[in-house]
Amino acid sequence: MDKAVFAIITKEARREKETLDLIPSENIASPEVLRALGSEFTNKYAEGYPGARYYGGNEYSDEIENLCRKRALEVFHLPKSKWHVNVQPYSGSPANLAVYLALVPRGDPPHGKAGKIMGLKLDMGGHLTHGHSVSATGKFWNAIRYGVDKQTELLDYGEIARIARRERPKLIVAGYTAYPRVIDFKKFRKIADEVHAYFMVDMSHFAGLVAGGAYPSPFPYADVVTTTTHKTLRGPRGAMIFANRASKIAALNKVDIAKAIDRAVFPGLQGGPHLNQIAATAIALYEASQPAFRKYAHQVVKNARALAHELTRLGWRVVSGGTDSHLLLVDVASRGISGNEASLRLEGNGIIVNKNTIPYDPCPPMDPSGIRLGSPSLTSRGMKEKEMKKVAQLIDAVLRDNKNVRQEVKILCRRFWRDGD
Ligand code: DSN
Repeated sequence: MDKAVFAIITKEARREKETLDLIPSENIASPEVLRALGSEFTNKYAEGYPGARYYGGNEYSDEIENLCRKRALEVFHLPKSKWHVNVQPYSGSPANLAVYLALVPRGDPPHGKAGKIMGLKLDMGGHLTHGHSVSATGKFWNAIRYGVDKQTELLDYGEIARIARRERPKLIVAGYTAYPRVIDFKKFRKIADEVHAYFMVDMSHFAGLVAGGAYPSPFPYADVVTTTTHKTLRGPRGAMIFANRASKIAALNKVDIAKAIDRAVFPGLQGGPHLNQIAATAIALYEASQPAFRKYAHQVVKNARALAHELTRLGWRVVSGGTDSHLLLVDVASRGISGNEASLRLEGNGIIVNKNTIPYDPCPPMDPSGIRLGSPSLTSRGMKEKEMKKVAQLIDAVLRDNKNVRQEVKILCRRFWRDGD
């Protein structure tokens, strides 16, 4: 036995148990999901798709990938006749890259000029892969940015429409990493239709909330939906791409959207799919289709709201005044603490958050004005509004009074862990 590695894994398991994880993109996968990740499927190569592989011995690979695809459509109530799903992306970044590869001209011969991808600015809650300059998506394609309103800190659909009309992007992205509010997908659809752009939703952060009916579904409006599988969806690290077979924009461009996405994932971008990851995703999708998950998703939102409410009551400025989802942003700089210092001080007390820019942040990303908090992980542990109120008070005690709350955090953590551990 490799004692060195297992000793480190044991330490990580203890760290997770004894700290409060408030990072909104993290969660706690079930023992079944972890078991599938460590299964024999780790050993198998299966380049291609079910029924058309480049290697032998894939009868069960086909079975597991088909099951995963079926469950992915079912959990979001999507008819197979209208939606196609690819469950092979290794994670969210390659999934987004594959969509652009499939649908947006790259600017190399014979394509002519690079197409425009329009996404939310990184420092206002957008993601690197929505066209940021340091990401391949901002280098290979022409990135156009939109922001949020300075006063309300909410998406300004009038301004988004004006930018779209001026820039004529090929693809518009909605769905973010640090935007706490509901997104009006219908308004985005209208804007995209007006300029003949694809409308893509990256629902990585809130996919579990959509599955559980606690956040609006983007499917009635989007041409393409991407998602990671490990955030609110509570599966293994991985991703999926859903393509709308009835996309009018694809028809206008004479593109078979399902085929284009599949080709972009394999062989365009990736080699063999990670079948162990696909098996684990299939389990997570089963779990997400259960009534208990519906309750979980609604509790995630209630918990985030309870956290935002109590922090506000204690005098902290919550960006946009609250949340409709699993996450919130707290403007700690407004009380004289930098995001970096806040996150370090909290970590010293067993409260794990991430520093984050806030809209129109005058400070740099390495030491921004805010921290980002989320409820998915603590809700998976069984915490409810009462505990979230306590968590807000612990955060306040650390940040306002520099109090040591490590022991209180440990006691709270011990009360909430999954059965059998
Ligand atoms: N890094 C993820 C997040 O924390 O939001 C997004 O990829």
